[in-house]
Amino acid sequence: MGQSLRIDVFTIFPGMIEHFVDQSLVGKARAGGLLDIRAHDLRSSTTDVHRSVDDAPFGGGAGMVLMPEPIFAAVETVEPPRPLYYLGPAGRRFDQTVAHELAEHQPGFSLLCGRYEGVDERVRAHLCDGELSLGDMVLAGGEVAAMVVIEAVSRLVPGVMGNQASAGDESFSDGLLEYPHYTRPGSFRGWDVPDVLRSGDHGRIARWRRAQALRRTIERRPDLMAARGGLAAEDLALLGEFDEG
Ligand code: JCQ
Repeated sequence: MGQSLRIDVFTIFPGMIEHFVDQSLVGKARAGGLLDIRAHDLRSSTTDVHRSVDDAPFGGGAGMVLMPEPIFAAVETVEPPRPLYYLGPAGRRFDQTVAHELAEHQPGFSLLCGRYEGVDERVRAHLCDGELSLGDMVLAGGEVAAMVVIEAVSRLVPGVMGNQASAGDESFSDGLLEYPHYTRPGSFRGWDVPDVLRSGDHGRIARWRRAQALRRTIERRPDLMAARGGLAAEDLALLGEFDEG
């Protein structure tokens, strides 16, 4: 049995995070004590009657900015596990390598979700330890990004989701995309399952799958193929064995 992992999320919509956790396998893992996920409402530490968390930007311009006081107050009250990451497009790109890194933090890590135009710069500069990005898109807030991080990291915790994650991350275990999967029926609308998969020759099936993974990665993700150093001699031999597909 491995260690549990704690993830604290600071947001003006804690219900979004709670609902997601409750509806997913992450919730089962939480109930089983493997994960300790806590959503904190940034409004809980507001002091004014309107429970304000945002204000207009100094210097003018459109939109609102999350104020520093409620965010500092919430984080300092909770004293969550660090590092605390802000979610936004200016951050380090979140990928499977980062997911593995986060899963190793003990006792865990924390996430801050921005909304509107973002957070006051003093939050990023003096409260957060780093910034994570899902990629070059603009979301309405950091909550969906937080869910992506929670799900990708949670399934790497031993015991979560059947504990198969440690065996490899499917698509990324060898820097390759996954081979194609088939189930019954053997023929569907005239499209047949490849004969090799029904041959019972497990050695040949394993080689076919690897050849498919290689071919797919070359065709669809040449960047991944380059990152793993291209094709080895044994890869080329394998592709030759299944020339027609
Ligand atoms: C996360 N890629 C994009 C919403 C402002 C200025 O920072 C803001 C961030 C968000 C939410 O996060 C993203 C995102 N990864 O948009 C508003």
